[in-house]
Amino acid sequence: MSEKTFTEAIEAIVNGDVDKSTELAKRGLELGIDPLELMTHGFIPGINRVGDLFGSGKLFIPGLVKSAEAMEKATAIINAAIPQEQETVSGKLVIGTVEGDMHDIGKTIVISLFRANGFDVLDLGRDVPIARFIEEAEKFDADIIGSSTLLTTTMGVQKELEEELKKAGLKPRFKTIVGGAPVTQRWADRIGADAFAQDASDGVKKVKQLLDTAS
Ligand code: B1M
Repeated sequence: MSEKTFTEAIEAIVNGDVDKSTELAKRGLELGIDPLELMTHGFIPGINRVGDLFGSGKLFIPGLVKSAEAMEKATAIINAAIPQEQETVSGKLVIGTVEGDMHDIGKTIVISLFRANGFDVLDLGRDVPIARFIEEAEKFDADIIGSSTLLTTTMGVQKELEEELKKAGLKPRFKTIVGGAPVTQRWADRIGADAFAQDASDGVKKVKQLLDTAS
């Protein structure tokens, strides 16, 4: 039953079918499929396929936008179903997509899972200037600043954020974690970020490690 839902979810995203993706997100949850499984095996492979089609010139902007809309609707429904941890807050993070980048689906999933694991997260949204990351982290008294980017052209902003933090003498105070499709551990090491996460579950693991080493 799950397999059928995953296949249909992939198709709905590839076809940019907003009604179908909304219905499938709801149906998948009603069937008792774990929200993260539903994302990982259904909707995410769907949007990745859309990325491949777009990247190889087989899909154009209107199709990309429609598929993104179908993905956003499904993500909102699934994120809302991730059980939120009521326990003591285990750490505070500010997270945003860097300036110049409008992609926020992955960041939103990551934030939902962080919150589900008891972290207090301030979502800065997308297209976030470096100064705002820093200001909000100070105001929120964050332990960690997380940045997401999907464009190779905006990866450099993560590097600039590291540089600004060092310049302001804030690097020991705030740990950093970076993520996003083109981001790698190698990139994180190169720019001096404290952690890199491949996906939301890896993010939770890495943040726990960062907080353990900080205490
Ligand atoms: Co755009 N786009 N897009 N797009 N888009 C990509 C990224 C692209 C790879 C497609 C392609 O060409 N194959 C390409 C970038 C190429 C490059 O940089 N080399 C691209 C392009 C070119 C563009 C535009 C420039 C197109 C244009 O207008 N000509 C434009 C840029 C706009 C801008 O940002 N300034 C654009 C626009 C859009 C939409 C708005 C239509 C839409 C985004 C809607 C939205 O986000 N609300 C969109 C989409 C949907 C995509 C693809 C198809 C899918 C992205 C996505 O949501 N993935 C994407 C192709 C792809 O990545 N395969 C593509 C699903 C999501 C769950 O994964 O975000 O990777 P991801 O998040 C993962 C991990 O990376 C990690 O965990 C998440 C969960 O597993 N993670 C973190 C992410 N952030 C993290 C932070 C952490 C930790 C882990 O800690 C802080």
